[in-house]
Amino acid sequence: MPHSQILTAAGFSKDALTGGSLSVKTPVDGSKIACIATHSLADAETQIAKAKAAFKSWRLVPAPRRGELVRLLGEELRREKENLGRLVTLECGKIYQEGLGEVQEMIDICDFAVGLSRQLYGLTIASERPGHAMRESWHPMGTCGVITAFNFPVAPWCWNAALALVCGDPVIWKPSEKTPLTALAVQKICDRVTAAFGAEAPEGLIQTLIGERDLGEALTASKDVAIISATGSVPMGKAVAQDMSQRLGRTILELGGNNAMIVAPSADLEMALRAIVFSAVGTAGQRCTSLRRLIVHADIYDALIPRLIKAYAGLPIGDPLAEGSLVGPLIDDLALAAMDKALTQAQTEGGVVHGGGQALIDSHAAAAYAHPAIVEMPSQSPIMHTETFAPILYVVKYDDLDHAIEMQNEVPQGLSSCIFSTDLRESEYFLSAAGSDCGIANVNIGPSGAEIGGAFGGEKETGGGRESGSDAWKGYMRRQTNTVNYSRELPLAQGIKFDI
Ligand code: UN1
Repeated sequence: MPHSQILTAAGFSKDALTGGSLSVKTPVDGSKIACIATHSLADAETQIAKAKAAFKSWRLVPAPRRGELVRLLGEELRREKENLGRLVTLECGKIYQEGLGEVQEMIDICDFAVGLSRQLYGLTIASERPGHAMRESWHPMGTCGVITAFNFPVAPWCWNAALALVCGDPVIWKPSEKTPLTALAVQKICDRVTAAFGAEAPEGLIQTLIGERDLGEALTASKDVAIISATGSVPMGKAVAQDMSQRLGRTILELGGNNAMIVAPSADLEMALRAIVFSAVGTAGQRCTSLRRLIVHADIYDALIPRLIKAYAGLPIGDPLAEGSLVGPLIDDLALAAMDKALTQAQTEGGVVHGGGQALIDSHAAAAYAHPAIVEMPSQSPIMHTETFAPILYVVKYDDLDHAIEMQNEVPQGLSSCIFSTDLRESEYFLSAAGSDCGIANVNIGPSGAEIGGAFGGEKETGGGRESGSDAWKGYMRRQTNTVNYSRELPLAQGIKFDI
């Protein structure tokens, strides 16, 4: 399908795609697909004020009704799945199957949030005083600013927005300036949904800010934005955390990953091979959950690594819109240059590189396609402590599981991890307090492709935030402890007595 048709199907008129100052290129072939208008700082202030006003009424709409809005959003996303999935592919370069997968994650979290809207439970707690009842109530928190990255241009917005909306919070989205079109397309869908929902959905409930970093800074600076949920690089997250700490605002941070797989001697190598290839080269290594480090037991190293190198040599690299491609392009030339630089450093640290370099795809010469690389490393050297957003897989050997876990945990990031083992003792040990220090730890599954039902996020430089499933909704509400005295006495806690 030609690019113009993808844009039209996603709801863009020609006029909407021209005349602005933000130029949008598709990584598919490097061509310019739009030049769109951006928001100003004054627009950001207006949106924040509108959201503040929207909060006043939205917080009073019963949560199951708020869930109905999210149900309608999920229905509309189902209808738009192909159009939006194709646009995701066009704008960020992931293969079409993954573009669809991202929209599916949006649909899944909407379903989750609809159920959740009837389950925003608090506890009841035994009071130490006679005639008293104690309980927790969960209340809407305020406007939630959502900052997202180019590599997952739509799903992380929805993990946050679907929960925030049922929790009673308006949402302002600041997408990556590399992927504004998908955000605009989703905003259009939301506008349709809020219009269909009717007057109970106030103006300013769901908004989007298109532009550069200063717009994100306007969100972090404003005391009228109660929560900032940010997905992206560690430096971005640190800047957000610093701004938010000035006003003690709440953050949910989901930052870098440097995810490892330990392949133990008892591993099913067929399964491990599949998992390694998909999690290391999927999304061209540009997921925060991509596999970056492979820690392989010395006894099976020679049975696994040559097969992996062979599988890499035959990878279908190509146009992500074309059927059969598994590896699409990197987002831009800078990403390709960063990949080259990391490979050069790996070599100076003793690494042996297989693959790597630009892949030239017919008629797509202006785009940044890369051959995924495997690098055999003598030990876990400094380059392996860094996250390069590209398909580079470093491989090291281990002899002893404790040493493998030590290597796995040695890096500054703590998002996702996994072990391939059929030995119950080993796998349970990996999941124990002495095992992986990551927010996600899997057995016999790669580190990427997390389901929305679990809490998503990780520790250390990953930022500590949790989004999506489990009880991540609590991050979008304020907890209130209520003690009610239904007696005719006024006993004080801790047995304190006084006379007046
Ligand atoms: C990201 O790369 O920012 O686990 C998120 C996964 C996806 C999310 C990735 N569900 O691969």
